[in-house]
Amino acid sequence: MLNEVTISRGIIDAYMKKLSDALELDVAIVGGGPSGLVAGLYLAKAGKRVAMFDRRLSIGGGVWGGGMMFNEVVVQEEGKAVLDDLGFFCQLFQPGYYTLDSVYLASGLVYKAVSAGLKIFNLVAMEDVVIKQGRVAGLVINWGAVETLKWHVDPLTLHASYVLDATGHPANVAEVLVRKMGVRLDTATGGMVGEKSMEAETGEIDTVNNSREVYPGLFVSGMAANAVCGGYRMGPVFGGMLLSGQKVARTLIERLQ
Ligand code: 48F
Repeated sequence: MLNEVTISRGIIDAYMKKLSDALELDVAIVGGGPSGLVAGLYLAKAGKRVAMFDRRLSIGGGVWGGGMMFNEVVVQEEGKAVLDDLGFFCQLFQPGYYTLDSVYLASGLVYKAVSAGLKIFNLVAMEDVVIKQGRVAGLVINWGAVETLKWHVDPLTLHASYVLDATGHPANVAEVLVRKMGVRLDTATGGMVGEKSMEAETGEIDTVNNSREVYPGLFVSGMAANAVCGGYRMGPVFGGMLLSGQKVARTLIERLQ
């Protein structure tokens, strides 16, 4: 006979263990879009203590919607190398252009990342960072719903050797850091340079070049990297996002050794 209380206890105990284990991390990733997921997947594969926080119910960020809700995405030759490495299938459209189902990519990235050991906390928002000795040293988190409703509920805090801002266009982590601490970022202006309009070729290259540490302890990836460092947007071509996550993970794995 199924016991309802045992079911509840199972959920509570398993969640509390997962959350407690995530309070001291090698890398805390904010944002579960393609760049954050790829970074989390490679970091977890390398055995790093890594967790991801996303304020939304579903993980995958902008992947699900493809282009204007046509649920297919395009990946160019360079990005296809990451798909091959991670075991995704795609179809050749024209030389140098491949397509894949965005639902397959989003759900596949989540599945592979969690299987590799990435702890994902959906419905949890980053509202602030922890600062220690002039570097970003962790996250201040709260329920996404609390943030949305603007309720007065104090948050919880976790420590991380590195934080990755993978929050997409708003670059939420870097924005909070600059707004509250008035720090200089390692960018052309010392501040948030801001995202430029669309130019797919340059945007894809920018995304990878801009994926780096912009303040001690704080890395940026994906569209957050372009928003912080001033790169072009590229729309529904996703190779740059995959390469961005891979680059950040490789750098962090070296740093953590
Ligand atoms: O925007 P998003 O998909 O991140 P990305 O890796 O990928 C960009 C592409 O999807 C697309 C594109 C294609 O080439 O340009 O736009 O840069 O996902 C960002 C995730 O961050 C979450 C948000 O819910 C989304 O799932 N997020 C944003 N702010 C916060 C947050 C926050 N403060 N706390 C937690 N999650």
